[in-house]
Amino acid sequence: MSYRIPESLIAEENARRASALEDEYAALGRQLKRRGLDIETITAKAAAYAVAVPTWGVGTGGTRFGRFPGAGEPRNVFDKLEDCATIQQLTRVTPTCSPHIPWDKVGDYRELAERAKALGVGFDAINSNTFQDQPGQKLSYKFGSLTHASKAVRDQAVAHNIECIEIGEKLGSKALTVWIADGSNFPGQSNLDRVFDWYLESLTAIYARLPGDWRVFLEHKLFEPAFYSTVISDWGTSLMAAHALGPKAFCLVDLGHHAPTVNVEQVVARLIRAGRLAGFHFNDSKYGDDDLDAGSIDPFRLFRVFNELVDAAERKAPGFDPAYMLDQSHNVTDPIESLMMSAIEVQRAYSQALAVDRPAQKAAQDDSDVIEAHRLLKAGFLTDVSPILAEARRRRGGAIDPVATYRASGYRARKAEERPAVAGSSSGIV
Ligand code: LRH
Ligand code: MN
Repeated sequence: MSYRIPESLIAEENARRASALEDEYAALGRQLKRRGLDIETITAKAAAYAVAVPTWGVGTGGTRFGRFPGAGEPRNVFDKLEDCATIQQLTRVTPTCSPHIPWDKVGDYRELAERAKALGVGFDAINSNTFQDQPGQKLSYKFGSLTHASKAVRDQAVAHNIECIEIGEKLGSKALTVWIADGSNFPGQSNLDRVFDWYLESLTAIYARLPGDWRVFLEHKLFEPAFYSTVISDWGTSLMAAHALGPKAFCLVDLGHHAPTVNVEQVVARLIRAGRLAGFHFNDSKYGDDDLDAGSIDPFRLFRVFNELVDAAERKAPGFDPAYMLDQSHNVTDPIESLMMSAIEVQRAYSQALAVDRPAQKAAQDDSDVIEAHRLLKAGFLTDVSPILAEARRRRGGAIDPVATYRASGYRARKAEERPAVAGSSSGIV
């Protein structure tokens, strides 16, 4: 029987921290009350919040320069599900995971769905992969996939995406995420207009196979692995495609897929306005698509994104139903610790955005009172909502301090015993 963290250990660890939490929670409650905000309202919303874990994130990632796997690496999707379930057990904010095909391919998807159910984890959007060639694959994606000049290659890529939909249906997913690496490294290598025709032709064939209640998430990215042009390089191109495809096509925002100077929260505001915001791949970055832990480099940017999301929810923006997922690569940390921290940082940004006195801020904006409008926004960001997040976890049976409880459990060492290192095993990215 593979090791699971006993609930009794979580209870023990929580018992040691309960009175401090009670004190801090009460103090924050009084502070928020003085600001006209009700802590219980924020805690209830924080507790109901959920972000999906990427299955490819629970194994050590890597870069083109190297990969340094840790102990107890997941060997297959069943190990990955266990680790996703452990993140949910301790944080109570990650009830689903986002699978990636073929990295999570198995012979029996019903067995996988049952195992996930037994572990208390569901499946969010399923991700296709036509940015790598698989062993035995007939046609290569070296020069593109859904926008390759050869119709045969495009058809092969379309067939893969349709297979992902069929797998997702067995797992309970309700959306397909399509990110393609297609692009060029030399001016003149491809016709920048024709490749978009082929993209629409391919996506139209995939779109036609979406079940009635499914959505397709189009993921844009400025560059990498293509370094001159990328077919779906920005939100505008993605939105053009979504409009051309139909009402089930939406635009997914991976925070790391923009030039460092781009105002990502404004991109989010525009996609909300268009009613086409698919949701997010949360991570953080300083230079390129660094896939660092969410909130680790620029937590204020993450907060500004959630400020747009809370505003949209409060004004009941039409068609506003974003999916929230993490998409990170963990090269120097225990992926489980990174994913727990990141899920909590996303929940933190949401809770801080809920601590903004919006009516007062609107009044200041209407008066062009710049400092007051900015000060009221910052007041949300500067609110230490840690007691709210811990209380939300405690109320849902999670750990007041997930990382400390995880370390106290010795989970990683147990998995190192259970999961002998398999040469060449990879969580997916490298
Ligand atoms: C591309 C991307 C995409 C995934 C991959 C693992 O950079 O963000 O979402 O398929 O990372
Ligand atoms: Mn992504």
